[in-house]
Amino acid sequence: MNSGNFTAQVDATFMFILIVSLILMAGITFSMIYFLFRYHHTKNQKPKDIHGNMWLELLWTVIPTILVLVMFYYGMVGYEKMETIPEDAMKVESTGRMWGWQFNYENGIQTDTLYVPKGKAVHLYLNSTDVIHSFYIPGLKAKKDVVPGMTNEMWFATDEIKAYDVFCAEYCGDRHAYMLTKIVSMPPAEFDAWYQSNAKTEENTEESTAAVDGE
Ligand SMILES: [Cu+2]
Repeated sequence: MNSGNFTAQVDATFMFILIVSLILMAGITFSMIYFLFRYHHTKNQKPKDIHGNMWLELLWTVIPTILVLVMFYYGMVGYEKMETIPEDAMKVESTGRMWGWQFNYENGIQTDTLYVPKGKAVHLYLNSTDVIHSFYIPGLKAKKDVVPGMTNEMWFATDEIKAYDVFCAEYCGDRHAYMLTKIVSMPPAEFDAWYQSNAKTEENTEESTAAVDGE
């Protein structure tokens, strides 16, 4: 259970909820239309007065309860996995501010793009210097709010050599939509070389400064 790729689990939960909803929607819509014609006043007869139906009442209590519990179970298992951060994860401090991100590695490297070794668990400590932001990685199905005055934590691990988009998912002002960065997932050896040779400051400080000044 060391994969930080939550995609399969989140997608399965989503599909389950979607399929249940579609079946219910089709059932309810069909019944409504059927009743509309079947019990139209022109063909009718005096309505019967019914006082409860044990069977029916049990059915429409028990089935939805089971469905909701299954949804809850899927959600709980997925949440548990997202909240259980591996001990050996690489720690990175991530700061959100209007309107950019900054990453501080343990050896002093500072960047505005998050470089990570492929497959390695990455543990983010999320801080904000101003308002509430949200660190969202759609490609990894991971998201966490970034709140001033507190440190939230999240983790993920990439499963491919590629760049993953990162969005701010909490409206935070004029340039919220441009508060973008990337997670660059590199071959571990390449990452190690980069990590060793770049200790201290980085080429990206100009953009970080622009973000501080609010452009
Ligand atoms: Cu933001």
